[in-house]
Amino acid sequence: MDAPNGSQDTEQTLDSQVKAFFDSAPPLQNRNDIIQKLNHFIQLNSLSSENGIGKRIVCVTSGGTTAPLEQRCVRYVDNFSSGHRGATSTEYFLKAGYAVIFLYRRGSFQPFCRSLPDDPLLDCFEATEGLNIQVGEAYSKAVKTAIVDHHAAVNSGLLLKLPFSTIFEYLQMLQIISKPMKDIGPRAMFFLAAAVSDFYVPWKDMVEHKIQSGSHILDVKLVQVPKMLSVLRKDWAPVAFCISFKLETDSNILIKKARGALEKYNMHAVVANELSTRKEQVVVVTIDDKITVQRDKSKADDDVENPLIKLLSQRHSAYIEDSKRMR
Ligand code: 9Z3
Repeated sequence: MDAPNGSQDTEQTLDSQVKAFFDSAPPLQNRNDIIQKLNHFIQLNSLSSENGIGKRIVCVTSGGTTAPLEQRCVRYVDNFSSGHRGATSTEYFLKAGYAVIFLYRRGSFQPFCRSLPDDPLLDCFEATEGLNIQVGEAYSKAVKTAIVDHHAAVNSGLLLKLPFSTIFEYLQMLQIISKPMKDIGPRAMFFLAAAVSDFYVPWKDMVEHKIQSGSHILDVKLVQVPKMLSVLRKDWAPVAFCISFKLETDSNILIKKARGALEKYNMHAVVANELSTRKEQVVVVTIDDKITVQRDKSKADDDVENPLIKLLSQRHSAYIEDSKRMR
């Protein structure tokens, strides 16, 4: 049956918006290098398995994208995201047996570094006599754990870290990642925790040089970023298990908005979180469920990502089993 005209129009509009976005985006400098690293990573984790079917692979997106205002960028629109959610979730995904592609905002939180201070190099290390450097007593355990766990994950080929800054880089990289992820079918998961810009200045409309001060009003037109979640689900990796996030500051509209996103983008689950309580509690919204997930407050170092990743990992396993039965 033909789709009603309205929905056909919307689809065409989205397709043309997506095309316009990618056509005008400045090409990634290290595109070939990223493709090579990704192919190697996915190949490695598809062979090395105990059960002969390869590891589950998750792409965790983390931190906020910037929307530049000038081509030779001096200023940009940014958002609050610290990358804590993505970095912490990466640790729990690794614990759950996943291989992780960590697509993160340059300079944001990193896996295994949560116990380190903001300026680890200056605060964790101290100069001893003769200008030798050693780890200070207070951070000794945290530094050793971070270094050992991080190197173990990277060196064993279970963690691939890919940095982005702008919305142009992020969406091009997400598209590149989806290609080999599509090939591994339901074993692939997308965990889209990055706070993605809603508005941007298209590259072709952007001034080249630094915007000059002097006028009272800065008149910049931002246009809506095409909704790539739909494209990811429909075209880029239609069989992958897809989790997106919904953030609101008003708890009264949070679940309704999450349910709306679930249906609109055909996600397998939407994790709803409120800005002020996001580290304590989230709600996992699926087509037939609404599960509140909380941090275990009796343990000082527990994270909400601990039960969250356990739940999503179980759901992903069930999804893989269902997919086998349907074949
Ligand atoms: C989230 O909701 C993340 O949980 C946070 C994590 C960004 C709140 P932090 O990085 O914070 O630990 O400081 N991410 C997605 C936010 C978002 O942009 N969602 C879009 C929306 O709400 C859908 S893709 O419309």
